[in-house]
Amino acid sequence: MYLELKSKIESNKARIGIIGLGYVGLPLAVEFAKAGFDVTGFEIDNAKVKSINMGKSYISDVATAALSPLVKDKRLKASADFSRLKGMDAIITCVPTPLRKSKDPDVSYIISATSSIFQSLKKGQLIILESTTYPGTTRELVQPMLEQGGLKCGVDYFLAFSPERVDPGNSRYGIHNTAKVVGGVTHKCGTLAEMLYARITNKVVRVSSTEAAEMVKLLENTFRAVNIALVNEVALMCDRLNLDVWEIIDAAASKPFGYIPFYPGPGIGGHCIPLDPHYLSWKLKTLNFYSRFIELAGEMNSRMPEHLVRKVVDALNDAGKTIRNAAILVIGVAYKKDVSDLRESPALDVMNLLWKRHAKLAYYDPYVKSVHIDGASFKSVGDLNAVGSYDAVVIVTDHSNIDYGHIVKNAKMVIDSRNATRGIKSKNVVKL
Ligand code: SAJ
Repeated sequence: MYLELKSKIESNKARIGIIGLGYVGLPLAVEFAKAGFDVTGFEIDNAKVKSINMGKSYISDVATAALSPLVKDKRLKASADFSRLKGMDAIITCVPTPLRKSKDPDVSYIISATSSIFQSLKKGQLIILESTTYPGTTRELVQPMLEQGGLKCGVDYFLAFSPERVDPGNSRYGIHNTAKVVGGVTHKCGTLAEMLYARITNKVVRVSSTEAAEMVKLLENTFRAVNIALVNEVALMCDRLNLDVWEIIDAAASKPFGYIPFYPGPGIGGHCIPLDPHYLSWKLKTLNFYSRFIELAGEMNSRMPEHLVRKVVDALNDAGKTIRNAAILVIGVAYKKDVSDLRESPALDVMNLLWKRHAKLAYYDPYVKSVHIDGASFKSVGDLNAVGSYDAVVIVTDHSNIDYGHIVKNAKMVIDSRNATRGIKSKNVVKL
């Protein structure tokens, strides 16, 4: 079993199934297909299946030009028929792991993917979970589900965890040049997973267990959430000290060691940083350990939309205007620069708060066509020609392809939460 699968992997002959063709699964499928593997993507969304089989990408980090030749050469295909999993040698699960409203992990997508795998599980298959989740998920949740039929892990089938490290919108680091962490339930499981990823990335970091691999990812994202929260608190301090937090951070960043710059903002968005750390704090609560940093970071980061709106209210007030009926243009609503993703975007909170204060609201985002908040829907204005007609312009996400010089020159007032106007001299810019 083991030797047969090992040689299939070494010769790129292993048939690979990827469950979930989102911002993680699709780039992964393309990398394996580019390396010469026969790849089948499994999706519950028929529209995605159709789009892939037409060679059309719906993920901004995967160019259609990179996808279509692989589909044409039949190296990559998509299917909604999960019974075809039985024809795979390796199956990698890349499904969402959101939080419930109660901030408890929602592992329902992992459960449903694992149950599909179990129904088709065959001797000799390698199963890998990539979805970010709490330490213990692979061994405590996935393994028992796969062994209901009596197959034994490390003997009849192989099981590992390897966290995804996709950074949407990052054109410098992709799968091929980002080290991949891998941990197996048994040594053989880890070795097979390590060998598989070595075919598509330049560095594989083997750790001692699936729990270690699950924890590495949560450390990475908790590190970001806590450091962003710290710098958001520093922004509140500087606001009270009448200091320019951006000047302070840039000067601190001149230190060549012992410091990594993070930047304040309107809050944190995306499907990882606001959510993943709560998987860790939830797990530790079951062990009667309360992670104060994670909870505090979450609370601190979620205060930022209110802070930004208060800056808008104060800036209008200084100009003798009220927020009620003020014409306000929000610029940039995606959760971060140069992406089109709205998930957990703090811009939605900012728009909600302005809307509730009866502002006459509009937004501009070249990547996001429409936005829905409580009780209202908006379409992006087509351009920034009329930027001078608004009482205030609020920069929430600093996309690179926006002319901030034009905005500063023509807007009556700019509240800039991202230092997007850095270096542009003007009296009408208020910063976070
Ligand atoms: N943000 C700040 N200040 C900062 C950095 C980020 O306010 O200094 C905000 C961003 O605007 C965004 C949120 O925090 O709203 C998250 O930013 P992010 O760049 O961490 O966002 P993600 O979730 O797209 O990407 C991260 C990856 N980012 C980097 O490593 C730079 C990485 O942590 C993971 O590989 C990925 O999430 C994931 O999938 O977990």
